[in-house]
Amino acid sequence: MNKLSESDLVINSDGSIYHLNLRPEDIADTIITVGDPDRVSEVSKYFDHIELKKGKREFITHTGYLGKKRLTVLSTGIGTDNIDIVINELDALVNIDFNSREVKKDLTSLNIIRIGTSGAVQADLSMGTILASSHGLGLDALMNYYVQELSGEEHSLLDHVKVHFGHLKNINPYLTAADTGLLNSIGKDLIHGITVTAPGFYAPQGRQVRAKNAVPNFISMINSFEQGNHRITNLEMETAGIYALAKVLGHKALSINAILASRVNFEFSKDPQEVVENAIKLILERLS
Ligand code: R1P
Repeated sequence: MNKLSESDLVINSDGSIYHLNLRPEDIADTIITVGDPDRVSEVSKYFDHIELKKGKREFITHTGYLGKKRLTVLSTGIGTDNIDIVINELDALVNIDFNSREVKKDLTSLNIIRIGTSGAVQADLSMGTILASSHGLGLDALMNYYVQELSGEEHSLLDHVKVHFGHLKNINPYLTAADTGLLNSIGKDLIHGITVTAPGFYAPQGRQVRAKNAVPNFISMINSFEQGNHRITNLEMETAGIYALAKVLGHKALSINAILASRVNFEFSKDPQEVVENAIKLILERLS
């Protein structure tokens, strides 16, 4: 088996992985990811016991127990460039032997659940909706660098998206489905929809402030997409990267979106903290 070099897999002198600053024993098999480092303690405050708090840069981690269930909550910061680091380093923590630097024979599949915030692009989705992403549709460049195998359903949906988005130049969309088991358990009875992951917050999500947008009709382009019973429901900045890279590495992922804004009704939540709190409580209830 191939030994990974010191530059391909950087392990700190204390035996922790380069950016996350975690050792293999520091994480549970179920990982909750949040964007905002301050949201980590908003999740772990519900744990019955916190066994570990570590961090480096924007990657803050708490591991502990909710009843008998061991959980890790970890902040990713914003964007799929960070998701590249987080998913690869979580995978290394469970699937690479840090002593031999070789891939383990028996691989572990993590459950990765994002609890994030998001903007709705359909008029019937009100502030405070908690939505589970049936698919992540990436408009960022992350998956240009990995080999991804698509299911028949993913292939067909992506083909329809490409036809619909035809005039978007220099963008190579990618699409991955949520893990079906997680979608039908943790995501049961929530609204499901395709989540678009953007490589920015302003023009890449159709916001017009001062700089001129190259894609002026971005929101109507995405919310008019329809294929069977699939529609694009919301916009954020991590889901597609999490879904695609988790699947490439054999992990299961689900993204839960607390809807804070409506991009079609031009509203923003009056109490974003309460909306996020509701999403956290709901998901922890379903995990315990
Ligand atoms: C942008 O404000 C950030 O908020 C959303 C986006 O995906 C992006 O990370 O999610 P989080 O609240 O989880 O960070």
